[in-house]
Amino acid sequence: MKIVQRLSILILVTILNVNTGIAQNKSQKDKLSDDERMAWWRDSKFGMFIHWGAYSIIGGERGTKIAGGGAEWAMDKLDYTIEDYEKFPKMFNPQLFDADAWVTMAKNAGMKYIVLTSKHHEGFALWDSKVSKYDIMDTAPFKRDIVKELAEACKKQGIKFCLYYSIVDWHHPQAQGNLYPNYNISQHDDPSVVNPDFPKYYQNYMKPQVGELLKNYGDIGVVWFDGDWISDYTTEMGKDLYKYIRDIQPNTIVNNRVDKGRTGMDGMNNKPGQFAGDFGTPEQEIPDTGIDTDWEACMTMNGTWGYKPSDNKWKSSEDLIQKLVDIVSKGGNFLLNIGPDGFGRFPAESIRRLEAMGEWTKKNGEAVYGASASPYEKPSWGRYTKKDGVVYAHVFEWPKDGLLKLNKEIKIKKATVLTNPNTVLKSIATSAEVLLDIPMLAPDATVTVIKIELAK
Ligand code: JFZ
Repeated sequence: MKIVQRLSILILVTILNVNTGIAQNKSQKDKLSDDERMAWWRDSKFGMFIHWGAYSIIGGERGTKIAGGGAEWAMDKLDYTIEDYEKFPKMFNPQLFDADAWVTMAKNAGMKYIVLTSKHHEGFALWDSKVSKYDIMDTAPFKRDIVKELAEACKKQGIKFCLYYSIVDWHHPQAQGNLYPNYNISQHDDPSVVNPDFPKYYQNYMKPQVGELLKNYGDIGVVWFDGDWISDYTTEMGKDLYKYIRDIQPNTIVNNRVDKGRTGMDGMNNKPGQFAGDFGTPEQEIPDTGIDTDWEACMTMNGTWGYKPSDNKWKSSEDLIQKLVDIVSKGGNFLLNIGPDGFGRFPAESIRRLEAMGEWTKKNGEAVYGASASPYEKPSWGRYTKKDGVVYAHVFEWPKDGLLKLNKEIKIKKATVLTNPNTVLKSIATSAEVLLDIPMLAPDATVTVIKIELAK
């Protein structure tokens, strides 16, 4: 049915094109089905989250105090008053920021899209906002539009540009600003802690800011909202915002946190139409099994989103590569975070991990990009991903006896190590099991991919 739908859209689009030419382009775009609109994102599998703002100067430290958890929460966790905190945007001058270099690092890692925090909870906008003076042009000495530079670098290098925007705003007096400095997360869902002016912030500040981002920086792949949990934010606002975005850029994808109470795994099993938003956002976790909806797991390489030099609990490159495979085997996307410092540099530990992931994805990308969830039970040695007529076995733990036990349903036409297509692997199928005769030593110690073409 889906294929028939897609085909008919294609034919329709072609007819419109022939009849009326380029003038039809915009309305054609309007007519994209949800599947068409989501296609690039579903195929991409791997993206870069960038948490960057005035908090990147602070690094989670104030005097002898170190903030627990994410350092992008420095304003709240290190008890700044609004006035105290304003000195950081005023000194935000990341002279080493190089949009092209950032995008190149993402691309070389095998990432297909970038999500930048255009404004985090601190309220400071990284673009030239006319709605606010608390932005990179009016408050910071840097006076370069970071969103613009990254948007252009992404366009030039052929990678999708996406934006995070925080609903929570600790600086704006009509949002959470009036609660400072005595604000803390436990008040987030306390219905008695609301700002009666929040609807004004929503209408006159937040929505116009989102509008700027969608109107002035070309195609925005995804708008990634965050902070829906505050009691001030309502389902009506979420639905209104979703519609507003689709009206400006009909093909932009929006995460589930645009709606109320959809943060994390919540709403993951809802069907389209039941809530606003196009995909689920499990955070720092990977669901146990595949889920029949679009989802993206976001994760940090250490334990913080914003730059925090005191956090050296880095996940290994091997772990990160296996997490990518695990996520793809369950039908999701992997949004992996970088927290650049206040000068505009990626931490060296992050760069090394990006490079290792790039080495692996360069060789094994075929088994990841455009692949779908495994139709089989999770094997003890690793994961499966799938494409039309092909199954990829991703081996995390190489069998010591040189025999790989495959799922019984697999009927092999031809099997090879993905990076060594000329050596066909022998298979032994009995009624009880399917075994593959593989090399005694793992060709790739991290994850070796075996490509299995299926017999009809
Ligand atoms: C939010 C932010 O507060 C955080 O700073 C970071 O930007 C992250 C990506 O998103 O934090 C959350 C959001 C959701 C959950 C936990 C923290 N959750 O669903 O449990």
